[in-house]
Amino acid sequence: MERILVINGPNLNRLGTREPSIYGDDTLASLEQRLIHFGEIKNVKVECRQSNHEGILLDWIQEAESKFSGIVLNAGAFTHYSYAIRDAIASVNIPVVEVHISNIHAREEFRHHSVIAPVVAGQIAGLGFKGYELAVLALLDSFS
Ligand code: CA2
Repeated sequence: MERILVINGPNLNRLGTREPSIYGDDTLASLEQRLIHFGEIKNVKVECRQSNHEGILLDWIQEAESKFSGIVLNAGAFTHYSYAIRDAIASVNIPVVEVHISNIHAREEFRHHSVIAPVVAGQIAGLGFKGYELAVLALLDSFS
């Protein structure tokens, strides 16, 4: 069975606590349960992780290459300035799909630019939690 790693970055552990008008009112735990269930339906093993620490995200991206067929990544605010995460993505030979719950292009100017966009397979933004499921589907499509 194919394996997909879903990585959520800084502050996404705060989902469901504040800013519901931007991020909805569901928690990270419910997002992760939903994705694991979605994986069972689609016959793919989904593993979910979250960290607030850039170095941990780098380690997970690098290590994923030997254990997973693809990565769904919401790098949070690191999206906008972390060249280290960009380089880690570029260094692995598995596809990475970038996801944002909110429409980063319709928000503050600093959120419009993604430094990881040039090295990912594609970007999904503004579709809420559904974006993660669409990213899983896109990865599954790319495997076949
Ligand atoms: O829209 C997204 O998914 C973001 O990646 C979320 C990041 C933000 O820095 C990006 O620009 C866009 C931040 C996540 C913070 O999430 C919170 C959720 C609830 C309460 C506070 C923060």
